[in-house]
Amino acid sequence: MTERSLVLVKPDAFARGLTGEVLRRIEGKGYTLVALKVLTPERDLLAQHYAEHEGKGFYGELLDFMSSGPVTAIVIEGVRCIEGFRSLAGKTDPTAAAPGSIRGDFGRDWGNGPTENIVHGSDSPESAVREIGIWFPDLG
Ligand code: DAT
Ligand code: MG
Repeated sequence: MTERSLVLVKPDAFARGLTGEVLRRIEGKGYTLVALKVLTPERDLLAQHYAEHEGKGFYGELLDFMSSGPVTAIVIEGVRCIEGFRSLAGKTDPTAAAPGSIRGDFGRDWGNGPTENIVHGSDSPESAVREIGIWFPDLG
């Protein structure tokens, strides 16, 4: 029943010092931290991570943004943590994300649409396994 999810604190949130706030919410919810690292992701890693979005209009700006500075990559664990973290994160568009959610409380549109939205969370068990393999290839 226990599953894992890949969470990213994106460059906008890292630069604003929100990594601790995101970790606080994950731990407050009761999920376990399995692995955590800070890195500025290379474009080829991001191309793997965002393969499902290749060819979309926002793909280039998404990779530009995500490679623009450090991120914190986190593996969390717990029963239904994939769904649970997506709920903590809120809707993709930070303008529409509900207050109380991470994106709703800390994200906004800076004039570039919804690309800068604070966090990533895996959207299914299959995505989580695939994404954890990309970001933490040494994790068993
Ligand atoms: P999520 O991150 O909520 O799973 P997604 O997988 O559909 O959303 O998209 C991945 C990221 O791409 C998202 O966090 C922000 C960006 N994005 C999505 N739709 C976009 C759009 N229409 N314009 C600009 N950026 C977008
Ligand atoms: Mg997604």
